Amino acid sequence: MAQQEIPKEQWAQVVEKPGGPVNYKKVPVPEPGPDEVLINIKYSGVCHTDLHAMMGDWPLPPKMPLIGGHEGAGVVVAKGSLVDDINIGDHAGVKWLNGSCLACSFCMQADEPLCPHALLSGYTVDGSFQQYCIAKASHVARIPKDVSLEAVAPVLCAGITVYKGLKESGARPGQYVAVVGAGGGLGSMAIQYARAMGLRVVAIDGGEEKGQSCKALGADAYVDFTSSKDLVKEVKEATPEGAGPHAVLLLAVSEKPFQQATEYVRSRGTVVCIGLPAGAYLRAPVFDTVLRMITIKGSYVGNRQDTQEAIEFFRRGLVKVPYRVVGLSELQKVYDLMREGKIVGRCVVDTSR
Ligand code: 8ID
Ligand code: ZN
Ligand code: ZN
Repeated sequence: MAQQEIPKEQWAQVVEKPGGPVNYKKVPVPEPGPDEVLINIKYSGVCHTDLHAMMGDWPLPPKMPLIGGHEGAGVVVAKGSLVDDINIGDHAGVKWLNGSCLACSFCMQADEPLCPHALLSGYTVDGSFQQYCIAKASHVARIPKDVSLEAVAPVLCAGITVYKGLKESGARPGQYVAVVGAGGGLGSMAIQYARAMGLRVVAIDGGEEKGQSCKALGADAYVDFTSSKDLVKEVKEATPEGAGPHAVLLLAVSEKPFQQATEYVRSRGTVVCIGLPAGAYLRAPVFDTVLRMITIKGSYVGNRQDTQEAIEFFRRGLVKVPYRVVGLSELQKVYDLMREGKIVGRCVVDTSR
């Protein structure tokens, strides 16, 4: 296929200093290196991580100025001389892991997220809140042509991350998993993946609208943290014998549920930490953790195989993402709503407006 015309300039949302705001402006279109592809991003999901990056919430400082975004779905428009397994015209996704060295002991064992040389989209390198974005060819998600680019975008971080987290939880078909932050971007996807994997779901979040959404996505029970008088009791009562869920997926952007989860997880159960609230610490009673044999672990995005599996669940129609499309120019408004916890599911930005 002939190389399509690539402009010299493009629209992007740029964070100029920690704390923001984002600045919608024209920037040069980057050129791919020998092992990279240039993707014409059509849609990008907005992850809470993008807001953490702009606010400088974490101990790892992001690049500045920064173009955020790591749920970018689009079309390959140029590629470097070493790239031969993906072609111009193919659909591809820019995910959090933009690239990794492929040679360290972590990469060799398909633990690429743990690579000490990993490049992070929208954090250590510019991401998908621009019309043309670069990524290492080895890491871009391969997106089949029969899936909608706007609908698949949130799978590229939220989907992969919760799918991997559910695998890490060790929960088996028929067992119960509590999803904390179930009405948000990762949470909405977690309910769907859990159901598709044969798990029962106790959803935890705040407010009626999120409750309705969680139920519609297939949660067996909903516990509202803003109104519940005894959250621990309610979560346990939603599971057989009141013994508690076999696993807990912590996706909330607040510290309290990270302290609470070991109180309601079932004995021999697993608490999986995924959400990254600023400055937060885990706290669990040693006595209970020992006598009830509780596992507490972290889970961080997924590898290339997890990526393709998560996309395949989506392609088969097993997971549906509740999402709303807005223009890239409106990104700051999305952040403002996100900070207030007012987004049900995901917002996806359309880079053409
Ligand atoms: O690889 C990873 N570990 C990874 C990957 C992607 C994202 C981690 N994350 C992190 C993000 O950086 C963020 O910290 O996961 C977290 C959730 O991302 P998100 O789903 O994109 O955020 P959201 O859409 O704002 O949803 C958060 C939900 O948490 C609820 C909110 O109401 C919202 O629906 N929530 C809060 I804040 N406090 C809660 C509480 N106490 C709560 N739900 C239940 N109990
Ligand atoms: Zn993300
Ligand atoms: Zn590596």
